[in-house]
Amino acid sequence: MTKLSKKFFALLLVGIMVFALAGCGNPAKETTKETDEGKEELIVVGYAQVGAESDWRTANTVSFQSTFVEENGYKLIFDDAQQKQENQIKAIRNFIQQEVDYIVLAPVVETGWETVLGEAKEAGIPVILSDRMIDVSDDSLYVAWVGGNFVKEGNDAVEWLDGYLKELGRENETINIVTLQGTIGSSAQVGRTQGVEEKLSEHPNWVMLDKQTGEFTQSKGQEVMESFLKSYDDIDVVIAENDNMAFGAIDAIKAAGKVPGKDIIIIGFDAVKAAFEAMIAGDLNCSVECNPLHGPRVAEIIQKLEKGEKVEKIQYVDEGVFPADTAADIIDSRLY
Ligand code: GYE
Repeated sequence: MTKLSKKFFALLLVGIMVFALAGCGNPAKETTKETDEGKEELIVVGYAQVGAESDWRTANTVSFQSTFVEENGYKLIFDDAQQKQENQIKAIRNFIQQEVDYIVLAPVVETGWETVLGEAKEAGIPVILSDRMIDVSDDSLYVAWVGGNFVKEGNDAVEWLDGYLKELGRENETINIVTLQGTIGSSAQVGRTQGVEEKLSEHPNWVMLDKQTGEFTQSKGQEVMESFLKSYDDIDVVIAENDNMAFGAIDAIKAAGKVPGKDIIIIGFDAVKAAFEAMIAGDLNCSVECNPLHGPRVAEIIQKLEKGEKVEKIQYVDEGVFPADTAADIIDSRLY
């Protein structure tokens, strides 16, 4: 080899080594940073999702996956925690290791977030909460939260029931209620249970016979409703803290030889498309809306932060109440 080609060869080797080292350190991050000159870098977002327990959750996942795409300037790292907080904590630690630009967390439960969110803060990664809330004394652990007003949803459910019982002329009857609760300790459960209870005290003739968790799933909702039907033969109302558990309850009621929507009044939360179908079929009496389409809302928060603008810390989404008699007119306009 000539002196010159030796030098070239040595340089080439160094080049290859640098390239290889850079590549093995952090593959996910690297691909996003490998941008052509002049092309803007993608914003890397890690989303610690709760799971895939309900129609609401699926719609929420789709909302993020269709918003945080390359065409919009993002790379999304999505993690499904299968309704387990420990999986979400692991996911957040992975995001920190991968040096993502933002962490989005839909917390399974409210408590137990100080340590891991402290680590994210230490790493200088902003955390945006979406859907459910966390219970921490230091609110600098997250930059913003966007979601539904679960207490109001619970209030709305009771107000609807009050009006409906009056319509039926049953306002002075003893009304026996059971509740299928969501994941215990999740904001959606805590808020809806509280919202219902607050208003219940205004109705001394209403009796809450029992409440138990159905984990926000249709199968668990059905199982719990089956056991309620065995324990109590005079249930008038089921409050299901999401539509999917209401669907499970409908199956259990039918299997017990009763008519859902007539013998037993059923209220759900979320107002997913399948709830409108159940209302049109006469099985479900009302669904209180909870909007899952948070992808664009979180993207707006990130865009503001990118520009150094201030964001509103707590952002509630407007939500409605849909009784069965409105379902046929509204179903086609539903987005989830
Ligand atoms: O109501 C339920 C889902 O946190 C608002 O979680 C969300 C709830 C929603 O599993 O269907």
